[in-house]
Amino acid sequence: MHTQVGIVGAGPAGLVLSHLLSLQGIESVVLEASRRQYVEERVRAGVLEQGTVDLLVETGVGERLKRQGLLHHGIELSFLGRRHPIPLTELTGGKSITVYAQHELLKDLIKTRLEAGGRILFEAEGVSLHDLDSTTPAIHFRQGGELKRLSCDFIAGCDGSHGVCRPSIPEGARRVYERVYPFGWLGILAQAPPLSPEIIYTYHERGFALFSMRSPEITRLYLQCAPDEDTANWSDARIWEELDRRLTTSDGWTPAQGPILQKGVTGMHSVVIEPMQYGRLFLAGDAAHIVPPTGAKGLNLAVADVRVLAKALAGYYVSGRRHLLDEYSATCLRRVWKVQRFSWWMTSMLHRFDGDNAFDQRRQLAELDYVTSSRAAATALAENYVGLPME
Ligand code: FAS
Ligand code: PHB
Repeated sequence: MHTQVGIVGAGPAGLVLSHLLSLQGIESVVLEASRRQYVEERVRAGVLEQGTVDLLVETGVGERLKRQGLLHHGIELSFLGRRHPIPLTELTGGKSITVYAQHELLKDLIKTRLEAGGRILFEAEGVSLHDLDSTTPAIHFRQGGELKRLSCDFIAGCDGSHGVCRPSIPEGARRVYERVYPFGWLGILAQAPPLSPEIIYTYHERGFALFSMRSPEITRLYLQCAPDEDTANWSDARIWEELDRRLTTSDGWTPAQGPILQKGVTGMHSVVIEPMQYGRLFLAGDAAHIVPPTGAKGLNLAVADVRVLAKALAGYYVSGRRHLLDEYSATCLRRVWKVQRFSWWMTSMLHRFDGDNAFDQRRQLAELDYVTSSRAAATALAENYVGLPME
């Protein structure tokens, strides 16, 4: 088989890239290790930046998102028993965020691509990359027990943080920048109506907690836990008791409780791979970088990468120009590092660190007091949260 762009991974990065390339008449094949059902049911991110929503709507894959997504004009920071608004839309000249589950977006993208004749090969196993520094790179894989070879003009590594594309760049040709946080998030989906219109980030002496939502019937909640926490140690009752202790404010507000439909632990890392390209391989999304979810950036940064990559590939195929491809990594990394900074800042401000002392806790409270009482500081948070402009 041959295609212009071989894409490894059917997550947000791989599917948005395939969609954007198809709009430019550029052919791609997406290879995905998992079953379609698994991809479409895996519970993950939930917050879409203004720019991400605009892109999806403008390119014809945002109809259900506009209908079912929850438009938010603000978030709240909660500490010392009080909730403080951060009016995102007012502070950013009209921008907002939309809560829409990542797996719902993937359903929309897969449906759109297949209806447009796009090729997504699910359950593609044993993917390996070859001849990346030649003009005819190739992807080897097994499907249905048969060994296959896909020759490509270019390969997009969109296979996330545990994929094969990142390690396909020789160690001597890449640098890894990493920070591992000493905690994780225990996340749940609950059959309970969200009792606040906004997402609430809570700083608490027992640890961070986050109140979010998915629909008028489904609440999404997280609490800071040990990085290797075992969900078997967390009964529904224990989860609700801990969330209640951290989220309840002095005015008596606390989230509604209900049956827990899903629970899982996410580790917290900051990782950047430089450069994000090698020969004819281009990394995008979690394959190239990981951010702690405190800034709600992971999915959005994946989309930002593939906007740059799709434009660079279009430039090559339409006019033979390579300069946008040559500048791909540098262009993406400018945004990646600003998003890393913001995600690190939100994580550092809101979580309890074991090694911290009373001074550190007072410093965190002062940071929260400053951000919620200074328009300049709140504006800085807001412009990052809704998404920095694409360069
Ligand atoms: P993805 O990991 O989404 O997709 C990679 C795809 O490649 C997967 O479908 C995988 O099956 C496939 N793949 C992997 N190896 C392969 C191989 N060898 N061959 C073929 N296919 C292969 N971000 C937020 O903003 N907010 C959140 O709350 C949040 N929660 C998260 C919870 C979890 C458990 C995880 C793991 C991540 C979470 N994230 C969150 C981050 C997440 O949303 C990512 O940033 C986003 O999925 C990145 O998209 P991709 O880069 O497409 O990678
Ligand atoms: C979510 O709704 O899943 C969510 C919201 C905000 C975050 C991370 C996740 O920072």
